[in-house]
Amino acid sequence: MSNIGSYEERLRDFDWGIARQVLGWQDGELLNIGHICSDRICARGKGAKTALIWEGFGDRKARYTFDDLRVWSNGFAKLIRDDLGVGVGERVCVFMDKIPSLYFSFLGILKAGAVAQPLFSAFGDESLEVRLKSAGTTAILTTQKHVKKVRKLRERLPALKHVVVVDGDPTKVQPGETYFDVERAPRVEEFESFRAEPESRSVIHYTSGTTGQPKGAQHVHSSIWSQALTTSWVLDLRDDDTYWCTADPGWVTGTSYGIIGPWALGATQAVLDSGFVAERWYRFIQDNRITVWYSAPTAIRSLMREGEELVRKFDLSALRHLASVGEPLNAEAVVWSQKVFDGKPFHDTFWQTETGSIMISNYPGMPVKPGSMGKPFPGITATVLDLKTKEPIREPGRVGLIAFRPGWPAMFRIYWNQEDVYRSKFAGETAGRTPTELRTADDLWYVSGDRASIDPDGYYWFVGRDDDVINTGGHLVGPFEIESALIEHEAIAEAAAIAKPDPVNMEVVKAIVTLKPGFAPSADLELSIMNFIRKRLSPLAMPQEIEFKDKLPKTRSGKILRRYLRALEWGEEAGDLSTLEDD
Ligand code: 6R9
Repeated sequence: MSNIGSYEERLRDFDWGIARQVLGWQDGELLNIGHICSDRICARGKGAKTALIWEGFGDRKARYTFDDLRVWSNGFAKLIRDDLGVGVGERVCVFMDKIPSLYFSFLGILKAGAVAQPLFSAFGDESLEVRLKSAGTTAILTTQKHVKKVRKLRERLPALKHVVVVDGDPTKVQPGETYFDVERAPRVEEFESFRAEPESRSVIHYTSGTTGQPKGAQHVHSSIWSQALTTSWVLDLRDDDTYWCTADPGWVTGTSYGIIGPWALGATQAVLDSGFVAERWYRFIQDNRITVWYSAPTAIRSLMREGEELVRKFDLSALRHLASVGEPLNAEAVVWSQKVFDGKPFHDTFWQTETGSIMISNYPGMPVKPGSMGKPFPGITATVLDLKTKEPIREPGRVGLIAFRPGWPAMFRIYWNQEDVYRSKFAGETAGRTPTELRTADDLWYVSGDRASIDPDGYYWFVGRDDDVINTGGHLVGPFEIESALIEHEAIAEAAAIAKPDPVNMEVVKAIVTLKPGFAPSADLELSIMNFIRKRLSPLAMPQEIEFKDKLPKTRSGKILRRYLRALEWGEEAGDLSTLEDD
């Protein structure tokens, strides 16, 4: 029997209070995510249980109990609050590979009452700078490997008071930086965690949109109700599971389901900090006897490419539940997983940085329709809205905008310093309402920015994004960020970044540029541009191709028509240029 039992029955009289039952919550307990994921599990008698099984490049391995998690996160919490004097609500960035200290410090930041800002360690200078600037980040925790990028930016980031290096040789740390290796520092047995209110800020995740720089989606401590309940009902995690979430905590999946949900439930998590190598992945599942696996379509398609023979070399019989998120999970991948993993399909789940937790999903026990994202989570009111009128579509099969009635616990509370953009995400009468009123309104819709249709059985079918954001391998890339980096190159006059089709990543980035007078297209110039932007962007955002054009199509107001360029690239009906909307 799965944790959710009957999906249909769970829909009846649903109340988020059931999350408390799932956690065994008592009134008056401390609602601090850092505390709940470590101290609380120990207090419930599971201090000696393995919390983290860790493997890195080569054969580096480590194991930590919940008591270790408690003590090492205390160490970071003390550093942040007592030694550095970081105040409640200040942003502390975690900028490291998936090493154990990333997990300890994330929880430590929350225990200290600060806001955790995890960023991909692969980010180049510019990607990093934009996000630290936007958040007004006070402190950054990083490693010897990545601190160089921070050093280059420090002068330009007046709010950044502390740079902490958490590993390596203490003599390599420069003046003005702090060295703190938690496992070598004195143990901090007791730390009184910040007494968070349900609405106290917890985590800020940056996500890319079509226009402007990335936006910081702000989350709060009470998000844990959604995260824990969905971890139980969708991922079906139980006490004796060994769970592997392949996501990096720089991505919301890596925090909501790679830290918070599973550890709130006291489950054992495995982390593999190495790049994608199919054989290594299978061996990791086999050797650690992984039972529940949460991954993403690009990884699944990459495994498919390596063929069935490779899978058969490993004993993956411990696996019992598989789920996926981040991009469309094609029917073929579901059917393939069913075949090679002994009848177990990947269960597609749909959600966003903004939603904080799974919104639409395939549940254990509910028939999977390969290619469909499944049905709304109990307690989530979902619909698709007419593209023009923004009214809910009643008839099945018609494509509209996926939208949710606001108010579930893990919903983001604001885009940091961008209230207008936050407001623009709601359909309905928004004028004169505060951000909190918007979030709790029962007559508004939060509009996701994705298109889908709903079939007569209530299953959602993803169609595509409603904007120009590129989803490459599950990673959202905003065209604006790439274009901004491109136009800083001396030869480039104008630039457009669009998606181009790709068999594994679904989409990859393509740049289309015009040149300034005096410059001519050449292979050398293309290489020079690539090298120029490589240092500024994350490898994931790097264009795979640069096309030179004499001019770019524009709207009457002068905006570059990415949608038109994309249609050309995909061989789709581009429409008559003169009638394209001037938006
Ligand atoms: C958790 C996460 C959100 C966007 C979302 C949509 C795409 C996510 C999907 C999916 C098709 C799925 N997306 N899950 N598309 N099928 N099951 O991915 O957060 O990085 O904010 O991305 O990803 O376009 O709007 P985030």
